Amino acid sequence: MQTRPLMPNFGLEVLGVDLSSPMDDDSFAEIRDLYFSHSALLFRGQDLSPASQARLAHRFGRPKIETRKQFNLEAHPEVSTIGNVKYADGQDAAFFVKGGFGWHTDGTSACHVDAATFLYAVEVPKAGGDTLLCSTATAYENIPQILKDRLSDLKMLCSFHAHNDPLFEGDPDSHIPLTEEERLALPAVWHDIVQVHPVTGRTVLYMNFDPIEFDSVSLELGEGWLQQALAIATQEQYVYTHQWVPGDLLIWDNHAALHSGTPTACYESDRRLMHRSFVYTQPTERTLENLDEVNAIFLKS
Ligand SMILES: O=C(O)CCC(=O)C(=O)O
Ligand SMILES: [Fe+2]
Repeated sequence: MQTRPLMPNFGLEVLGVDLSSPMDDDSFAEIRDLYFSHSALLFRGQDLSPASQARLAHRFGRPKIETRKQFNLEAHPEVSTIGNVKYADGQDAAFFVKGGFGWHTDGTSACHVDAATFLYAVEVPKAGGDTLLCSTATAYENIPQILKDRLSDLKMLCSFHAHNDPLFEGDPDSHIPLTEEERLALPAVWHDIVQVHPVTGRTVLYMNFDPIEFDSVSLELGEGWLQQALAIATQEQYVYTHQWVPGDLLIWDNHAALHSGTPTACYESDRRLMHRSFVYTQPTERTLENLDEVNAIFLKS
């Protein structure tokens, strides 16, 4: 397989692979190994139907059915839409966060930390709409010893509701309304910040920037430490900026990479549509057994 690095320390473009047709086991094993060893893979020029994307997602692991279920594609709910496109009647056809996403890790409000995000570009604006990535293993290597010591025993509590509920008032378009059953399916969860990646064995910083609590220090102190680590992780020379072209598929390992959207204002009058999947790649003792149950809740219309 021909490849080209995206960055010296992480990320790889894989060339000459057509993901629209089924892949033999050896080829997939090679891709899976590259995904773990490089934390992010880029495939350009793909003609990926939702069916092909869903099939690929199932090869990587167990897809999660997104909570924003009105944006899950009906025939392939493993694929959901994000962007600013609307239906003819003016209803949103994709999940859109005005202003854009800042640096974050997908899925920290679930127990499963090993998860791949797939983003496939269907329509891209003429300018802007880039996605940024950086390595959380490099971040750990680069932070000073004192910060390593401070973070090494720290746990953060993450909650989907703590993030989503305030949006009801502050940013209703991004708020995801949930039934009581759906709320209960998403309990808050504790995460270690310094973790060993189960596949690569590398030490990584598993971070998100809207925790509700730390186990041993105040929220203010813990958030300050995370921000110090983030500033080091996202120094310009460590950030990969992906400028999308329709047909690009980017897959990153949320245990090994942080990512960010970029401001949406610059493409307000233009269109952006991405097909997204989110896939658990490794078994997790803590909750994997109830994933089917949780998925079934969000499959209901
Ligand atoms: O739209 C982007 O560039 C980033 C979106 C994102 O954070 C995600 O799909 O998880
Ligand atoms: Fe994200």
